[in-house]
Amino acid sequence: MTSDPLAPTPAHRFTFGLWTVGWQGRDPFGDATRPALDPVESVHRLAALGAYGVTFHDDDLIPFASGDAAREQAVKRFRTALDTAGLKVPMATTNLFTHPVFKDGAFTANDRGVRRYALRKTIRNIDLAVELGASVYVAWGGREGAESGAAKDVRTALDRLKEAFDLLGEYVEEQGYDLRFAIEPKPNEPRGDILLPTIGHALAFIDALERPERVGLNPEVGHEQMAGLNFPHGIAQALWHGKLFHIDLNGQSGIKYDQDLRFGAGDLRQAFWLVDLLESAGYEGPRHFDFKPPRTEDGEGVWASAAACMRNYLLLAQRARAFRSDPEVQAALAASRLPELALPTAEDGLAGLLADRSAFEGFDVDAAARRGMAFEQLDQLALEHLLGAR
Ligand code: 3MF
Ligand code: MG
Ligand code: MG
Repeated sequence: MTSDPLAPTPAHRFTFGLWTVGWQGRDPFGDATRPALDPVESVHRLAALGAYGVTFHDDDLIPFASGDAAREQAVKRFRTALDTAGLKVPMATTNLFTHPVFKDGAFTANDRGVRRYALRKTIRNIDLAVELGASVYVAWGGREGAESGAAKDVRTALDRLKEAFDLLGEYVEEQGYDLRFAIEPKPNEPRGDILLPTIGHALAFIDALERPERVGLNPEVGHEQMAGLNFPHGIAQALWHGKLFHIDLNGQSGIKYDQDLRFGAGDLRQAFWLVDLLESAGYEGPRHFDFKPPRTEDGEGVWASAAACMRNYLLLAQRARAFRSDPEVQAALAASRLPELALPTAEDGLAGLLADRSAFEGFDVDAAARRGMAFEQLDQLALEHLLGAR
């Protein structure tokens, strides 16, 4: 046991997708800059760095179109590596975006045959996910969308998307699996516009499903920030709805292509508020990194980048704890009247509110309007904690 508070251990529940450290650096403009990584090596390297688990798309583990023997062999090697390294598989997902068959989507492809194939591919990997101990199944619909207006009838496509989640829920229930689904919203890339582009769209969609209790969210830092949205605010609302089933942590600098930087890079202040929120709200799920070590990095750079994701999370958690326990911060929170926000607005009920002359006729609007909120002082304290100045 190490006593270094910044050393990751399995108790921190850090997990990585096989496709993150395994990314070879192929992008729309350039070829791979790194050789393929054996999932078995990833398992051992991540365990050595202090991770808790790994996650995978079916095709990360079993190359697309493998025969049964190759499939069995790949799963066996992976399982042996997991057992030896002591890593868990808390989540798995389906690749419904790489193969050209999914060029117009999977669950919402205009071609019915593609939709049925996508469902079968997903169901097949759900069985494997459960076999390996996963309790969350992520669904990122990267190809569900369009580049042009008439190409997709969005209302009908949403019918098909609902049909897919209802069928998958039925399957999981029928099998008696203890598995929940987590939808991962993204506004665009690879499609020009993707269905369920933000946390808010996905929350509303879940309500329309047959089994809404079985479906939640897997929001990704960069995805919301690509749409210019405040990620901690989105996470707070997901928590408020009881829908934060899983999370994809990474870094993004503003509204541009999906950068997938290591966690802590990009918008550092949002990363600070995010960690503050996750740690104080009692989020118990994995801290899952979905990042891409830049294609400038060699093999060692990949592991340096992975280690930095966890270290940055722990550093931010330490900074957030220092912020919350600072007596000056507590005084500043009171000066900004945060405790007052926690009071119900009308615990006296509608009748009490209507009868209360001090609420309207006697209310000193001018005095209330003059009162400063002292948010600048509060935010400066946060910045100083973040910068290590306090
Ligand atoms: C793309 C993503 C995806 C999803 C993954 C499901 C390839 O921007 O974020 O990563 O996270 O498919 O977990
Ligand atoms: Mg992403
Ligand atoms: Mg993701």
